[in-house]
Amino acid sequence: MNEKTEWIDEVHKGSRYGLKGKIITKINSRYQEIIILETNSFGKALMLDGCWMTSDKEEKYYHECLVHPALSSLEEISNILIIGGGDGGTARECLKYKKVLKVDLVEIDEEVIRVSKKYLTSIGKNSWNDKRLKIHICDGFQWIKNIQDNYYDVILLDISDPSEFSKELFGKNFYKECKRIIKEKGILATQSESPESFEEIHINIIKSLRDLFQNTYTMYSFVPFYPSGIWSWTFASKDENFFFKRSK
Ligand code: SPD
Repeated sequence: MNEKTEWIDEVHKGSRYGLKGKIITKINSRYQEIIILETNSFGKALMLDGCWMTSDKEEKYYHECLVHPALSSLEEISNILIIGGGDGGTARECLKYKKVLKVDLVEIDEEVIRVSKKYLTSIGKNSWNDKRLKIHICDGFQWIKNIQDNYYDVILLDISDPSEFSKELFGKNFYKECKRIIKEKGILATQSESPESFEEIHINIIKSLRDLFQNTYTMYSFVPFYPSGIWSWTFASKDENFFFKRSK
């Protein structure tokens, strides 16, 4: 194994967000550069195309905010769709609920799943072996286009920052398709970037969802190693406002 430690930075608008550690894997998949860095302070960290995605230390700050506001608001959940989420953290949080019967995890890059299963074991934990989890290596937009109307109870968009191959997943056409396949009482939850470091994208996500859905709600919290540290998650539903009503 490489014993050399080095600084790896996410460079964003003239600022650097760095961790020091040993690179334990660095590969170019069909879609992106994937790095796993082993650090003393954050455990193992995953970077995709120069952007920090998750780390052993901070993953809970992100995954819990994406999953629990939506899942704890619904009494019955037969099926969930996760777009992205190849590190397994979002699936792990969903599978904590006994009421969840099936989780379709649609990840475009199977290499992300492979390295996450191998190195980020404390993130995916046993969720990879849970029979309710179905993994599909597929483009998220294509997957959604092939799903019947009113099918999912919850859609969770656990996607990376907009890039050449993921930018469609931040557009109104994509959200329209999500709305079509969510049940009347279902919830769409998406990571909605940072109001500080990704202000324009953040506002566009919220505006697009507000135009399409009856109810939207944006929540802010902290993921300190993401650019600027402040992050957001937006929840949208078609009908009544189900958010944050605790289920029994
Ligand atoms: N800049 C970070 C954007 C985070 C998006 N998803 C993270 C994946 C964690 N499952």
